[in-house]
Amino acid sequence: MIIERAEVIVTSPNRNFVTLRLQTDEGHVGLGDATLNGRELSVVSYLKDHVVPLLIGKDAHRIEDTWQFLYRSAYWRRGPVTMAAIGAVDMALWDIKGKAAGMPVYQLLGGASRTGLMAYGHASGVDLQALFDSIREHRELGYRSVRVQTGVPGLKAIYGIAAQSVIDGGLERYDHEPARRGAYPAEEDWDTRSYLHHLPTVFEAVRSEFGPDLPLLHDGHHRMTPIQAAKLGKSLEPYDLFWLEDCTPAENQDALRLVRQHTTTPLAIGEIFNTVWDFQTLISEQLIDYVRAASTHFGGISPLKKVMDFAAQYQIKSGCHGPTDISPVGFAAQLHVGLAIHNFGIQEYMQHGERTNATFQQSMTFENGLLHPGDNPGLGVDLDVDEAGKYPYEQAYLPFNRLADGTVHDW
Ligand code: CS2
Ligand code: MG
Repeated sequence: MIIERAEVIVTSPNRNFVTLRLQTDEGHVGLGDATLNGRELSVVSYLKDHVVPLLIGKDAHRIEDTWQFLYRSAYWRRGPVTMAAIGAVDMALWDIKGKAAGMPVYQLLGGASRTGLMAYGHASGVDLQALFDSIREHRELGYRSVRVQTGVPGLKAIYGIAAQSVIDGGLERYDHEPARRGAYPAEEDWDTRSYLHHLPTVFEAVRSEFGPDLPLLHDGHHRMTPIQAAKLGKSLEPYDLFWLEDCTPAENQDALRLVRQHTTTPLAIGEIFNTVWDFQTLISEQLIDYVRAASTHFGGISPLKKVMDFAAQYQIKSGCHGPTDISPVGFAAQLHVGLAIHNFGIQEYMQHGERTNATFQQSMTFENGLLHPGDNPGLGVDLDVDEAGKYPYEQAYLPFNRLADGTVHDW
């Protein structure tokens, strides 16, 4: 089965998505997600200028060989642009293999290890009242676990918090679709001391309102030093978090040793990692509890399955990155992996907007708090090319942070 056509499709139904569409001589079509939020067009160029010409005429069945060829032949390894491009090829080839076999991808990965994947949603609010409303709203949507983010007194705008404005009759949910867009990154503010004082009071209030059983998560978004992260983990212990995410910028994997020595709050890391090497120390020394890799930025389904199998040897579980900037194709890819592996932990699930769902038709379901990729052959996602063509690329930047004295900080 030969790859005959390869197209890169950019569409912005509610936010920008980059999709690789491969077609074989036997008529099978495979889709891969290559979306890199805020830097989308660099992956488009990588694919169009350097990868697509290499794919035509290749055997579509040779997924591992194609991955190794693209990774090693470039010489320049790793990085989000390279790995998103390779990831899209890998996903598209798994999609094609599934269609050729007449099976959903999870069957090719070993079959289902569970009936569905527990999902967490993003509950947030500038204050406790808004946060409680958001938690209730998520529970009504069927979520059985929620991420909790709030405003910090004295800070005007923090990433990860829904604004108070009302849109379409409901609270505006941060970074849900339509995504906030601008020709320059929005400036937000930050103060770690205020945050460290405030956050435990928020979790205390949430526990007393919603009880001990609801799994609660929190994202530190790389903002703390190791000792600050250790302090936060310790101060949140009474509230029994499911996880504390990205407590430090984990490029320095060794820093997590210090955090780990001080707290039993479970740690999740890795949404911005691109290869297993970024996790090597974290996994082999059991410095984290959940691997946050996403199919899209981690080189596709093949390496995602491998890193989860590596993590399984250390009783570390999956917690794949699932915000709306992972397209329905990338999201489906990680659902298939999550259903098949033994060490599934939890799946982040921010819901896409209506236009995105009309552009990408999905077999995925979300029932009783559990996600399932569906049983259509392949990944279970179809791209309506005519619909996609209605929404051209729009320049969009993620925000950034400054401290009170003007210093740029992690956001
Ligand atoms: C966040 C994301 O989902 C998460 O945990 O950290 O919203 C992240 O900031 C975006 O995906 C960046 O593109
Ligand atoms: Mg995160």
